[in-house]
Amino acid sequence: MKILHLSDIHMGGGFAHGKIDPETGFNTRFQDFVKSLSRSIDRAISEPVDLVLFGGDAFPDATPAPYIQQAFAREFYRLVAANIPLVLLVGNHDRHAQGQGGASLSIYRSLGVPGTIVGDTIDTHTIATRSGEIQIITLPWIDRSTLLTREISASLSILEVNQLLLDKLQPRIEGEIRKLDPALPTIVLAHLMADNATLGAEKLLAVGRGFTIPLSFLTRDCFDYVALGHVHRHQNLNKTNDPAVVYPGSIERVDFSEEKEDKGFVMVTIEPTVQPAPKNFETTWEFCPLPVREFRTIKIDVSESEQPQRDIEKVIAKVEIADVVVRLIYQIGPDRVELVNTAALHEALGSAHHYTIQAELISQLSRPRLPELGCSVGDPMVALSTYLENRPDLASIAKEMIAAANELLAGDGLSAHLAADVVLLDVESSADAQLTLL
Ligand SMILES: [Mn+2]
Repeated sequence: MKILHLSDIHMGGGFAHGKIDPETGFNTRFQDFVKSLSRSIDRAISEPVDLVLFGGDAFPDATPAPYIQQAFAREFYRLVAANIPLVLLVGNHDRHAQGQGGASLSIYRSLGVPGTIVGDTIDTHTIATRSGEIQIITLPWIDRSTLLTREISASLSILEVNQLLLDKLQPRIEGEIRKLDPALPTIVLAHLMADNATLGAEKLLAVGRGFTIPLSFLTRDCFDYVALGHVHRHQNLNKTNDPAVVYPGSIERVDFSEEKEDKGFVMVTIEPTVQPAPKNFETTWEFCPLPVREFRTIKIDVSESEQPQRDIEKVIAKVEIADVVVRLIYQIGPDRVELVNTAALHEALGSAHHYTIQAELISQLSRPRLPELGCSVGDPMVALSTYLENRPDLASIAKEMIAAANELLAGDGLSAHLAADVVLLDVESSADAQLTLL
């Protein structure tokens, strides 16, 4: 039995990294996301697989624009036309108003789309595929509003809520496990944060952090594969691979935190074992990368450069930027900002698909660059005086600082008054963080 497992489509997201396509009037990132989904569906049909599992987060939110909903429906409808059953799991981005208003995917159940199951509750579905039956336990995104009443959750701390949710979830999962038929293969399809997952953009996307589920909830003997959604970086959480606990990751880069990640879907094969064997089924899986749009960060420190413009342009010239989403970050001191010709940088980046230019101002004073202060200075009082000589702006409080430092070094401890001053200085300038360490 072959299963295609994909997740975190986020169709309609990441528009900030695209532009309007003059021919279609759509944002190019919308088109990129549709292309990636379309390629995944192509593969499901050409294979053909017996089942497609979607791990949740269809759109950036539960109320996508109609043209975005349409594109999503059009792609998945190709599976319906090809008689390939489909499970659409509800992720945190698919739930409306914290679960009170249904989910964007529920419409597929209302329409009675053949062969399509919407996973918006904890439940076990036995699905008849061309290669036999399979059991899918759906575990949609869970938060306090799913399992707890408002009255209970309002009076508890976040940690207490997490524990209570786990206490409630465990028997629900055990209940589903008891219903399983061991003669059939079983997959858990869940949208969650497992407790040793490596984070990606979803950390930033999440509205209010959800709770994490211990891996031990998922690494159960009775599961032949655990199909996850939520984390955008592809990974298998279970080193023993028995069962594999897999995030396929997002199918397109949602933002720069995913710059270096491969994007794609997972192809799963479950076969009956030759008996007698310890397990009834054997699972193999493979990550299938998609040719998604590149993201590239070009970062250069020109704070010491005599010709910052030339150096920035040089580094841009070295990078392949055609059709790439680029962000240029250059670090520069306030004295040299005017040496950079931004218009020329815009021109140099013109062939990128989309680009941003970010100048990071570096205050020279925030760096320990006083030539008089080599590593050889052993006396902190000498260091402090040298520092103060280079900070005319601190002249009015220099005497007090030296007095305070003397007091500190003498081990007398700080008077409340002086402590307050030191804290104030710390807030005024990050450079003074070094001072407080003296
Ligand atoms: Mn999610």
